[in-house]
This record gives sequence, structure tokens and C-alpha cells, in this order.
Amino acid sequence: MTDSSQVPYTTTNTGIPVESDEHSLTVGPDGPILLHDHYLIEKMAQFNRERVPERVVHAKGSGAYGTFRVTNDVSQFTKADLFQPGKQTEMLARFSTVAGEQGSPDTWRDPRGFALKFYTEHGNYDMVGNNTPVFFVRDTIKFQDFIRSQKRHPVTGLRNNDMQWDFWTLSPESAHQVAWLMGDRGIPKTYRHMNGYSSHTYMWINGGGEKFWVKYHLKTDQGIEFWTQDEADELAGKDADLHRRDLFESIESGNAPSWTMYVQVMPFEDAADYRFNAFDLTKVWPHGDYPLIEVGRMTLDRNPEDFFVHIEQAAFEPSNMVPGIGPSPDKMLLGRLFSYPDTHRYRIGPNYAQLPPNRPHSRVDSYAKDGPMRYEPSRAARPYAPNSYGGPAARGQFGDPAGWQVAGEMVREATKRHREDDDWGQPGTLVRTVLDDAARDRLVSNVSGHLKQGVSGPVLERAFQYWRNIDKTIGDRIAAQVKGG
Ligand code: HDE
Repeated sequence: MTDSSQVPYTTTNTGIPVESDEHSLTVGPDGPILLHDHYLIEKMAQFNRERVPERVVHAKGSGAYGTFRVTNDVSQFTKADLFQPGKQTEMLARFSTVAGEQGSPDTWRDPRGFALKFYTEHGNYDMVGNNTPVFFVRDTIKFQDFIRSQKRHPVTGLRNNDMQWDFWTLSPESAHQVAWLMGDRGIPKTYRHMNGYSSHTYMWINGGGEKFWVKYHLKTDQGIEFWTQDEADELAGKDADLHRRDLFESIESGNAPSWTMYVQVMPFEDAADYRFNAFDLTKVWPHGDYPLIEVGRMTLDRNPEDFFVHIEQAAFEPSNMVPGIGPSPDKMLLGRLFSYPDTHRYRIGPNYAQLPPNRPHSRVDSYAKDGPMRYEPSRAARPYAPNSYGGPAARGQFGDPAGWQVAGEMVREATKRHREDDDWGQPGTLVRTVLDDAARDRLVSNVSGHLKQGVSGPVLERAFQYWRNIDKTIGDRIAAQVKGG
């Protein structure tokens, strides 16, 4: 315990020494409180303004700082600074659940966010992924509806399994992700024991301007471990912050978790005739088609000194792509490029990029100025471009844009299907070949248990058919378990 004479004296937010943290200013010891008790007013007013809106999805999360080290030469595929041989780059990671609010249990069944921010020499690169390689929908316009079906019923304010299955069974493209979600990967043992994926296809561009399509895989060096539904249900009551505690205490005790980054690389020209639509977020690229190539290792070894400042205010955005990295025609990715900066401006203000976790480690020479909470001056000699007083000036030396040829009428149509594109094939392969018997048993039990909780007749029948479409045997087993009571 610190000797009281050693601790600093308390001040107001403006550094003025205060007389007491025990007593308000009153007329006599029992008299009325005085309005000019500036310190009391400041404490109450600050307290009433301590909350910023929680993330509309991924509200419950935890994060840590660390380092990314390149371990393999992939410069033939990308000129991106952080992926050059021998490079070491500081980074921030945040892991999260999707549907739960800030106080919800870490062990709810849900995909996990896997958001990475790399402070590169050419600005921040954010790879904002999940712990699954696919997603529920493939067009941005359905994302908002999907999320609402997973959250709380507008009348009861309760989560509602009938809403979830109503949406999923009316959106067959969700089958692959739902098969992942309802299996063992749906409840990771800790954030350290799960993989991360870009899910989307991105573009890499090398120094010669050649383009490639890539998918990222972050394989946990701790191994994959999970909780069963029963274990997770019990833990949700015992320790709602289990994953947050585990990440913080592991790093605190020097047990720094790490992940090995791999990419699948598809030659630019392959996409046109590939057996799957290479940009369909509900599909994986079988590793036999495009094997994993090691890139480097990320190690998280530094806890944030203040959770709110560094984690609650962290602003990840897939639109933060540095030279050598670009988007792809994936409709979901293109939608996200707008959504994340928009949500940050709303949630933490237009100058969010100046906050400690979001501030680049490289120089900033933009023409942004003013706006609430701005505190770093613009370095531009004049507040407009072009100017003849020292710039900054865009020189195009990094070979933007990372684009591709497009042509066609403006339409609202489904993504073009390639020869093996259907909604049931890949989830069927997952269930039949990736899962072993024990994992299939747990999947049947998880789905049956979920369907028994309030899913209505018509939706229930559609759910049985949904699973039979994935795999007839699994679908029949689920129906039998639900009907068998
Ligand atoms: Fe997100 N997502 N998302 N998402 N997402 C957000 O941005 C969005 C999607 C992911 O730890 C929001 O800062 C749209 C896929 C993570 O701070 C929001 C679409 C993947 C995080 C948003 C998607 C993700 C978010 C809410 C459909 C994996 C937490 C708060 C096109 C590849 C990042 C925020 C953190 C957060 C929009 C779908 C991952 C609303 C429009 C697919 C890890 O902007």
C-alpha cells in the first residue's frame, strides 16, 4: 500500500488542486450544497458523459498490442511495407463477439471478431476479419437485416431463436457460416485458441504492378480449443468476462499469444474461370486449389494501459489499405469500406484518427483540419490543395488505384454463380469431411438444442429442410432429436 504522503494531490480536470474528495461545499456542515462547488459539478457532469455509444455489432471485446514479424519472403506478390522480408511492425488486435452487448457473456455462441491494425511506414493497415473464413450473407444490403435477426426482439427485448432461424432458412447463402457457427468453432475456449481469417478476398500488388487475389489465414499457435454448449452455458453465469480475463492475464504473466499468418494466393487471371466465384464471401477456396503460404507471425505481448482509451476507442476500418494491398469485387467488402469510418465518426467523433490507438506511427500530411476534439495541428502550409507554399502534394508514386476492369448495365441482381457455386455444397463438405463423428454429434446436439428454444412450427420445418439440404443424414438426425423431445 502506498504511503499517503507519497501520492500526488488530487486536481480538477484543469489541474487545480482540490480541497476534498469527501465533502461537498455547503453552508455550515449540515447546510445546503452550493452551486459554485466547481469540483463537485465537474465530477457529476463528467460522470454523466463517460459513455460513448457501444459498437452496433461487436460491442463486447478485448484487445492488446503486439508485433508482426515477417518470416517468409512474399515480396513477389506484394510491395506492402509490412510484408517485406525482415520487416517488424507494431500492431493492435481486438477480438469480440458479434451480437452481444457490452455486458454480454464471452461464451455465447457467436462468430468472433478478429480485428488487426498494423502501424506501417505508409500508414495504418487494418485487416478486420472474423474467426471464420466465411460469412452469413454475400450482399451488404442484407447485413443490417441479418444482424437485427440475431439481436433482440423489438417487442420483448429478448433474443429470439425463431428470428434467427427465420432469417437463416429464408437466406440459404447463410448455410456455410451457420454450419461453422453451430459447430465447435462457435464457442472458442479463449481468444487465444481460435484462428482468424480475412474471410474476404483482397488484392495484393507487387513492385512490378502485378496483381494477385489473396485470402488471409491467422492460425493460432496455441491450438484450436472450444467449449461445449453445456460448459459455455455454465461459464456464462460464472464468469461473463472469461475471454477478456484470459487474454489480459496471459499477457500480464508473460504468456504472450501468437498467430502465424498465411495467405492463399490466386493469380489475377484465375478468378474469371475459377470453379467458385472467388469473391463470394460465403465460399472458401479449397486449400488443394490454392495452398497456404506462410507470411509471418503476430505476437500480442502488451496490454493496453487504459481499456477505454485504447480498446473502446479503437477504430478498425477495412478501408485502411496501404500501397500493395487493395479491395476486391466482393460486395460485402465494398460495403464495409464505407460503413466503418461512418460508424467511427458517429461513435467517437470526426477526429477519431487522432486518438492514441488510431494514430498512425508514420507521418500524417493530410488537409483535414478543425472539428470537435481536434488537437494535432494540420502540418499543411496552407489549408488547401494545390498550393504553392509547401504542399503536401499527391504524387501518385504508389501506383493507385488497386482496381480491376468493370463494364455492364446498372442492375440489382444476385452474384454471378460459377460452375460449382451453390449454397449447400461447401457446408456439406464441411460437415461430412472436416468434422469427425464426435464433432458431428455435438453439431446435431447444438442445433437441436437451439431449435427447441422457441422456434415456431413453419420455421422449424424449414430448418429441418435447411439441414437436410446441407446433409440429409444430419438433417434427419436433427429433426429426430427435436421431435423426439
Ligand atoms: Fe463488420 N462492422 N460489417 N464485419 N465488423 C463493424 O464497425 C459491417 C463483417 C467486424 O473490434 C462495425 O466499428 C458491414 C464481416 C469486426 O472494433 C460496423 C458488414 C466481417 C468488427 C460494421 C460487415 C466483419 C466489426 C460496428 C457487411 C469479417 C469489430 C462497429 C458488409 C470479415 C471491429 C464498428 C472492432 C464492426 C459493418 C460484415 C468483422 C457497423 C456493413 C464480413 C471484427 O461498421
